[in-house]
Amino acid sequence: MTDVHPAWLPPAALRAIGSRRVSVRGDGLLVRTVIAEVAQACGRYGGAVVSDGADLVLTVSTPACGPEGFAVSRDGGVTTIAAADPAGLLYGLFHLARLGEAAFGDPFPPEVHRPGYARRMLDHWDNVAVHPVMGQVERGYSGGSLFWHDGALREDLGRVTGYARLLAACGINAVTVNNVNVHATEARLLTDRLGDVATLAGVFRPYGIRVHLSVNFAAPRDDLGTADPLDPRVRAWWALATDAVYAAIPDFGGYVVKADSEGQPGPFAYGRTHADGANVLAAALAPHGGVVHWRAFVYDHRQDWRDRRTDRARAAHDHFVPLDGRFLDNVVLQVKHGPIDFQPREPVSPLIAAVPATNVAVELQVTQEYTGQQRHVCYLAPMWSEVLRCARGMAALDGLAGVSNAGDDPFWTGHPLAQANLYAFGRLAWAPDLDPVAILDEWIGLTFPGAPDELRETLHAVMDDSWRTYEAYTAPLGVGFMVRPGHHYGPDVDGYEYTPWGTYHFADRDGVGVDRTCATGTGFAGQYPPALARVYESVYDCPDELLLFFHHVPYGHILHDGGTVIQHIYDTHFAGAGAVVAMRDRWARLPAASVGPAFAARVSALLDEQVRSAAEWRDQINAYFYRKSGVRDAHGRRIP
Ligand code: GCW
Repeated sequence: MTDVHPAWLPPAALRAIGSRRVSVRGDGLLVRTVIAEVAQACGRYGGAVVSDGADLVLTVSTPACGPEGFAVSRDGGVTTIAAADPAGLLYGLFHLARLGEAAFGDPFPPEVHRPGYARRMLDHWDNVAVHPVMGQVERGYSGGSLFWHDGALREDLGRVTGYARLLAACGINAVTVNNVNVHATEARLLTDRLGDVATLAGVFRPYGIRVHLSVNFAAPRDDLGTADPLDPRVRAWWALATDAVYAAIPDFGGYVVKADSEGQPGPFAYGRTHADGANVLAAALAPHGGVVHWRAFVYDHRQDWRDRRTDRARAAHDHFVPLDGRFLDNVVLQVKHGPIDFQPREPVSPLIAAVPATNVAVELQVTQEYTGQQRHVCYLAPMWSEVLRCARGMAALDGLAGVSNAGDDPFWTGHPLAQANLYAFGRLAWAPDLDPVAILDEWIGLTFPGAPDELRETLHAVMDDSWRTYEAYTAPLGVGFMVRPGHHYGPDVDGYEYTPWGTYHFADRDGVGVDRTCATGTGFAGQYPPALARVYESVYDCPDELLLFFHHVPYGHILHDGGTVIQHIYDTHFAGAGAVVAMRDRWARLPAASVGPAFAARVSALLDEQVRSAAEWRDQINAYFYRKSGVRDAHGRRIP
């Protein structure tokens, strides 16, 4: 693995631990992982694993911290991690890595850390067999899959071990190993290829990570000719298949299901509800303690663009609210954070607030499908943090799921700086209230231990506001999907406008935006709790950044800052593309040696592409809206 970048666990990230006399107390697999980590660090930095006279003690002894929790303290020259269970010890170890020497200075009283969510899951959209259109990894921008290669499990799983270690170090404890679009080869992971899943589970287990599987709802059909969830034979089929899974993988996490969505089979084919569908799988998993993550991403992807009443944004709420209270306890409804599809700016999904009797996990997209495809710098934690604040204000969440952005690329994530998104996802899943800016600095500190100020400041400056910069040159005022159909990279304002996908902006010569009000539009605004619904319903109160998501307004509509919609479009596109040039210039001033030549060169090349692409976005969007509206830029800048 020497050619693989160490991401946020370079050896020096464990220097402070490795230079201590360390005692580790407890039993079990995860304790052995901690001992191995400590021993390796001590071997490198001069410390020792000892039974007496330790100045660092890691001990499984304090049930009060709760599952996976730990307390850290320092007293009498000894730093102590006291955990409730071995997993807590592992998280405590990596907490010490974040603290570095600060954990070994002045004494401090016990500080307890507990995970914000019990299940902190990464979903891989990895295919086993290369898909003719989507490739090895659907929406993957980091090379091939870490698990699968050309139809089979990889023989060398060394990188999976490295990945498991990185994930544990940021707080992840569940991984789904295959795409939610389950094609023929992948369907066999549940049956005759189960051994591959068991092998992966064995690699993830020492790092406290449980393996989950995406399954095809129609799986029983080959044997039974039906997948009707109310047919007792189907129920028995799932029970038997699931028993076999647990015989092979006793700590198996559960299933993830995309049903009746974008061509995947589901209960609708049998006139059954999604509660019927989810419950048949849940019943099979319940005796073993497993869960079903049932995705709420259900909508009509074959709608008629002429039909102005059908609104894709409404779909999840329309489908699932009537089912509230009808799911078994071990069903978790996995809801995309916004009502459409991972756009750079969407309101939070109203479904989250509307199913109080259902377990809900929010799904985020770490892989940058609509946010620059890991060719653009786009640090997403500020967006996720906003989303989580709003979602948590609406309901108690049961978990967080993220679509992974990692692959077999030497930097793990294609764009080296996209590592920060993977790290930040884990950290927010562990501690949703963390400040995204602090997470960025944490990532910088771990990834570049002892870095000079210039490097820290450059990384911070390039990444901190990069999501808002991306939004500025791509998606004005909450409009989405002005991307090239299919691959979704680069601008194409009308690319989706006359398609069946339900993603429209309705720009004409007078104005732009989707009327989703109750008064005159699709009524989507009315899906929110009353206080929020009132804000979104009103063209005056609606926040500017979501104006065109909720309203169709004239180009001359005045925003809260006093400017017009059309001038805002021009201004943000000039400013956004300009900010990318400034990012590139700032990066160019950094001596390559400070991050290593390969890292520096990869980032530089990608920043060149981002400058090119942002200019293309600026010019296409500005030209499009100038031609539609006929309104000139107030500052007379060049619009082609
Ligand atoms: O954003 C869309 C993607 C599809 C994906 C789908 C989903 C896995 O374009 O590639 O399919 O969402 O979330 O199911």
